[in-house]
Amino acid sequence: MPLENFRRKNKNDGYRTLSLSGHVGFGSLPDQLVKKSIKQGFCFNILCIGETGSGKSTLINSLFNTTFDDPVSSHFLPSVKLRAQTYELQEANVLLKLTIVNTVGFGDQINKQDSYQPIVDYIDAQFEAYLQEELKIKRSLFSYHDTRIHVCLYFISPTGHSLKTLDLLAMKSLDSKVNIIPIIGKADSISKTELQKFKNKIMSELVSNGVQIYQFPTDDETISKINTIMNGHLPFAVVGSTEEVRIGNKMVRARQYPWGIVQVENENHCDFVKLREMLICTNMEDLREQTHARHYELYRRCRLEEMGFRDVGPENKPVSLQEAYEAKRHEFYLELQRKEEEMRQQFVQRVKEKEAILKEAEQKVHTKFEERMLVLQEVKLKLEKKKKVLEDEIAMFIEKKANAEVLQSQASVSTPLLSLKKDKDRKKYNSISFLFHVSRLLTKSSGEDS
Ligand SMILES: Nc1nc2c(ncn2[C@@H]2O[C@H](COP(=O)(O)OP(=O)(O)OP(=O)(O)O)[C@@H](O)[C@H]2O)c(=O)[nH]1
Ligand SMILES: [Mg+2]
Repeated sequence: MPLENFRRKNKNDGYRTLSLSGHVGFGSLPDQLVKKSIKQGFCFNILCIGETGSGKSTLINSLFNTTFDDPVSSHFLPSVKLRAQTYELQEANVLLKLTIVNTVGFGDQINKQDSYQPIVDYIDAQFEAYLQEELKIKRSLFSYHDTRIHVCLYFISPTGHSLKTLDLLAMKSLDSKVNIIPIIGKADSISKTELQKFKNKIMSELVSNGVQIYQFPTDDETISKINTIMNGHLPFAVVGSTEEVRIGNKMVRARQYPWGIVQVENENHCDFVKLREMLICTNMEDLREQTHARHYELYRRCRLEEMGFRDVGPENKPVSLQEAYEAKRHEFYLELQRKEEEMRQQFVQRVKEKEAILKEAEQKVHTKFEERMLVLQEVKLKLEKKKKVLEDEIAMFIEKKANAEVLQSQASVSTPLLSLKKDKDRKKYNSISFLFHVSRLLTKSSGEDS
């Protein structure tokens, strides 16, 4: 901020402005900051969202003029995954810890929500990790590897038509969590006149759907002009390449076709240079700052409110952290008691239900037992009757036998006719003794059943 602005801003703070009569030294404060920052190093995290094969890896390689090892993805993944890779890069004496997060399988699912929800969750998880570090008693934010996403390069397919539903849904669900820079990938496949119309269409669709994309800041006089112009060029139409082609006596990154050469860094061919300037040279710090001051702040506020922390109470009185904690603890305690009572009631209800079921089962068994007993008694009675009949028959037979023996002894001469009769009587005796045996067996079995 220029000195005049700084003075104007602090004019009404009730302080007097004094002039110094000689060198003091605090003028070197910015230098101290620079030194410290250089020593500490910088960290920058880029998220690339784009359909499989939309040119993400090629563009990132072109942007940082190197080759990152990024395997190609398949179109057949059941869900979107995020692949984060961290690299250390050095330019002059500045160390940059760069994390590139690539979406894998984006746009390959039938359900659109399945495509962007893992991305939303990933961004939130990085915020949550930072928040947890901040809330620790022993914090080590200085050495903490900040994985919060500073910028999202959203690759739009060069269809020349309009945005896809998935693009709108994804950007809409991410715009409050991350700085989105929309870019048209593989822009060499779209003609110059079509490109401008396509850009206008995309921007009007984003506006009409209320999608907030990142705007290059215009409040700093030194960069406001260039940033305003660049805001007008969004979305950047980019071309990436891993090949180098000789143009004149220079080797340049380019894509070679039978009809000509597309130079990645030629501003007449695409917006690659604009993107690199804006993303890396001019606004990298603003992107980092916006991530912390806007997106993370929003996440932190919502999470702390969710946990029950408030700055002010119901009567607009300030609430201390201790009070907020106690209030939440009490709330949890009441909730716990309520849940306990609910569970107890449920348990009693379940026991009652089980008891009723058991009683019913017992009643059924009892009824069945009684029915069986009745049947058995009937069978027993029948058998006893049969036994009686058989016993009578036996008695009759014994009587007849005795008579026959008397008659036999009286007969003095035995005739063949008599021996024949004797045989018949023996057979009758055998069958009756068999019946007697059966009757005894039946009597015995009815006794065991009862
Ligand atoms: N025409 C054209 N082709 C490009 C461009 N950038 C990359 N490609 C080609 O597109 C194909 C896929 O490029 P990648 O960079 O691997 O795409 P990706 O999005 O990283 O792919 P995944 O990580 O597998 O999803 C390669 O054959 C590239 O050469 C471009 O700007 N224009
Ligand atoms: Mg890739």
